[in-house]
Amino acid sequence: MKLTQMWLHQLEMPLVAPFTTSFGTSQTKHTYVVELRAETSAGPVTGWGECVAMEAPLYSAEYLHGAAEVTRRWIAPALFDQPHLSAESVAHHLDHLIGHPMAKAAVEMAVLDAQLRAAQTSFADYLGVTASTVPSGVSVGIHDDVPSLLRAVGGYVEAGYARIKLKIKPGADTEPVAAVRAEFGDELPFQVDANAAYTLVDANHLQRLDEHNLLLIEQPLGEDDLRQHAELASLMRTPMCLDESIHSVKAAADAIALRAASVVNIKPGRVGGYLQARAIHDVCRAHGLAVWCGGMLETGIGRAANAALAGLPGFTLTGDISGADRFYAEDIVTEPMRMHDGVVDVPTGPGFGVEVDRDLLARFTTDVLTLTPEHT
Ligand code: NPG
Repeated sequence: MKLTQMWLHQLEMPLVAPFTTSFGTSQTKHTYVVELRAETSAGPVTGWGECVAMEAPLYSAEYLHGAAEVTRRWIAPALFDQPHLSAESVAHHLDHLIGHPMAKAAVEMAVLDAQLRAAQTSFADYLGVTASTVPSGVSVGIHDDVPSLLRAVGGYVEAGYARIKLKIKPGADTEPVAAVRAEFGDELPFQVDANAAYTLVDANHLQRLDEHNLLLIEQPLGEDDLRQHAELASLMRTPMCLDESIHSVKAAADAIALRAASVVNIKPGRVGGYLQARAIHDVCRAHGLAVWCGGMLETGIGRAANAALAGLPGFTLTGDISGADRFYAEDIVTEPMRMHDGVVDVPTGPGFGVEVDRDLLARFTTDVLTLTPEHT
């Protein structure tokens, strides 16, 4: 295909309830959605992607406005220059640009959607996914008090979610975890996520989580603490899962070699796109590590793509792919993702299989950046 135009729709979407992690509380999702137009052998086509960078560099080094800027100045021009662009060649054309995986992922995602729409192929078919549904887990933020946490978890259990993930941080860990276990019993599939809030000095304290029969503990230590995660993993019975540390297939290979993790959370946005995400899945599967699909409060576009990815056979653990209503009263797609019976459906339509609702998109849009070959 030949790219002809790109728009970055900057959005602010209110959350149904504040979401608190170890790095802060969000009330609003800030993102941009990439819309691109391309000429293909099947005629002009439109593709959609989205950027998972947060407004501030609190989860990773990237932040939303920086991602938009690097896209405007370097990513878009490099791709407008290509006479024969494909989703599979995007990473190659952007390889000289160091870092910025979330910015790159958003654009690769839109190219992939456009390519699949032109070929009338679904993302699931492209991946070779045959599952029609995937289990749906939910991520629960840090609560101010245990009763309100138990009410929130109770609501999700009642709704039928297949697994609960609880955010933890120093001072909000063993007590809420013990309370959830006591209230909902040993059978509840239950895991925790620290978002890099601890250091190895906390090893003795973190060992106390072992008695709660957790599925895993996610990213207790810093992004670049691979060796220290390996040490902590050897001190804990709870399986060690990495998220922030796994920003590429090479990082996954290093984590495996160092025995820093036995489980990997794959977030396509964090690792530079869905193709790199599939490569990480393949490497983990070949080494016998379980993977699951993480979430970054995606709109309906990313949610649909994640559901297809999570249908790959190595995704043996339940992902953070909840119904859109977990976070949003209104999504930007015509058919928001719905959790039913503990699962979400793998979309079957061309591309990621969702249609953006232009009215809803406009409702949440604060600004639009238009990029053309002439502009760059
Ligand atoms: O279901 O989309 C979801 C949210 C899952 O907790 C979740 N995501 O660290 O995994 C995480 C966390 C996150 C969200 C991190 C947004 C960064 C940004």
